[in-house]
Amino acid sequence: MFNRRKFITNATLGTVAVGTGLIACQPSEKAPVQKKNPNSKEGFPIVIATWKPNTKATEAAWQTLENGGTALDAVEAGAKVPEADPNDTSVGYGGAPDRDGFVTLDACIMDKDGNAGSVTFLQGIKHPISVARLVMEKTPHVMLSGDGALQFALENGFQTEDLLTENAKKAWEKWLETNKYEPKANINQHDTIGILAIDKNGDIAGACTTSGMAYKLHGRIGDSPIIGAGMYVDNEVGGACATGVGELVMKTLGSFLIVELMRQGMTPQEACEEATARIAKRYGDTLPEGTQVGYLAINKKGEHGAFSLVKGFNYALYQMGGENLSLDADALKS
Ligand code: SD4
Repeated sequence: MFNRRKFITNATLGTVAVGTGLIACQPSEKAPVQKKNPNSKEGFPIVIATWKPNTKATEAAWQTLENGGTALDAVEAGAKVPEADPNDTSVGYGGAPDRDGFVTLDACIMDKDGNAGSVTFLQGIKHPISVARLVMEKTPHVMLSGDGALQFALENGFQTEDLLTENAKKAWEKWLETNKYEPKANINQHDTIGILAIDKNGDIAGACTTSGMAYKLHGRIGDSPIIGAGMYVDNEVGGACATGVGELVMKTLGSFLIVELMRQGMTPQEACEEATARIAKRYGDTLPEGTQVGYLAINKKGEHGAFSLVKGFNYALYQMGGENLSLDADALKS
């Protein structure tokens, strides 16, 4: 269980930071010391992605930026890496199936102009993030789902393929032996990618793509394709993305919340902590041990934040003047 005192303290600190942002115009007030992530520095280009194995994704995104691509190109290129990786059991090809053995994919993308595209419950297409981008760029809509999303993908030149690998099938068959419907997104089932980038022009984009919770109910959609839940970008302020138990992120609209908190004056770190504290405050007492949600955020200056409900969340960071790093995030509960 979560320590209520600790998360109330965190939440209060957040509120103070917002408040001081508002009263900063009073000349007698000292400038507030805002809490920063110890690994955070200013500057862009920057690419940040959930989970350490996604250093391969930040590498691809960085190369895209170096070759003159935009932040949007970079997050798409980054997201495609785990989508194609059979060893990533949370995304695309090789992703764990649902309870009935179907690999169903969710993804979303957002650009500097506030345009957004999303696909949910898409089957048989290896790169849902690219379909989401086409939804954004070629249709007047934001979200396509299921058969409609598949039809749209096929009409736009995508090919279907079997995304259930032998390994994923074997693991599912083993799970069926006990057939317990117990979705967890902490110990071994992560690597869903949320990725944010700022390009050399200072423009921000974000993407998020997943096969969702392993052995979920057929038809279940998580936070990852929901604009404002799994990912959100506002080019005036910053961006945020999420991983972990999507239901908690959806119920608190975590990524949108983080961007709005940054708009009110919080650092990315403070905003991630406040969004995490909100989940713990509302649902903490009811959550099974090990329930995980992890957040990443960047602001317009290229500072970043990272925080999670329980220890174990990590991320990949590639920033101007530095190398491709994998880093551990702090958590509410160790
Ligand atoms: C979901 N948030 O579908 C995703 C799962 C996840 O790492 O992030 N796994 O709820």
